[in-house]
Amino acid sequence: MTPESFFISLEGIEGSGKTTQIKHIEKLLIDKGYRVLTLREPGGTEFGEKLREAILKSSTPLHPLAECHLFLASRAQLLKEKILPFLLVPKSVIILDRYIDSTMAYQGKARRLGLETVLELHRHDPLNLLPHRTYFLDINLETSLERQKLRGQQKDYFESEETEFHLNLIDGYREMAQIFPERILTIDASKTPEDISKVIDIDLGKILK
Ligand code: T5A
Repeated sequence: MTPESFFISLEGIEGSGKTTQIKHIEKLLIDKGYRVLTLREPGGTEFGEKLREAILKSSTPLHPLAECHLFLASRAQLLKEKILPFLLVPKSVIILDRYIDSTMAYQGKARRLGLETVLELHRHDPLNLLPHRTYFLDINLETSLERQKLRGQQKDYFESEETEFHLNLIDGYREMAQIFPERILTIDASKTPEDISKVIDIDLGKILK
């Protein structure tokens, strides 16, 4: 990674507005002359997209450890094929729709593997690369469900989980924000997309001088 390259991730529960804000950040950075690559997890590589399909379309409940390792396999491949080579060029920015904090919240907290167990799995190369900045778009469960309903799509593997699972996800993300206060910026994502973008713009303005 060169000193002038940058790695951003967006996190939050379903419908928190990650995709909406990513489009905004992408445009902002391209206008500022950065080379930008936006990726999603799981996925982003041919192998990762197959894993995405295998997890999110799974008709049987996976063992939490199996689930966790599938996400990590997708991540390791994405780092090797896309993220690490891209960041070698100066003035490059990777924007990632979900990364380590999703695994911490979903598998570590909500699936009860434990935050320490999942963190330990990320101590090894190449998974030990953390983003420079993570925007955690914080909404409550009611807002998430309202937005999912408005969108009207069929519920996927995780969206069909019980209420307790989703409440644990929110707790998991909030715990992560406390563990990594320098990296994770929590944003009240119940606000309008424009208000959220303003918070991100101010923060990016400070970081990318
Ligand atoms: N997963 C992933 C794990 O369990 N472990 C892992 O390690 C990883 C990496 C991936 C699934 O995999 C799990 C988590 C996920 O369940 P996904 O489809 O990639 O699934 O992710 P989702 O979060 O499900 O994607 P969504 O599209 O639901 O959420 P977004 O991207 O946060 O939301 P967005 O921007 O599409 O917005 C949703 C709707 O809300 C509106 C939008 O117009 C849209 O209709 N909206 C707003 N409305 C009002 N106010 C705002 N501020 C709004 N922002 C957006």
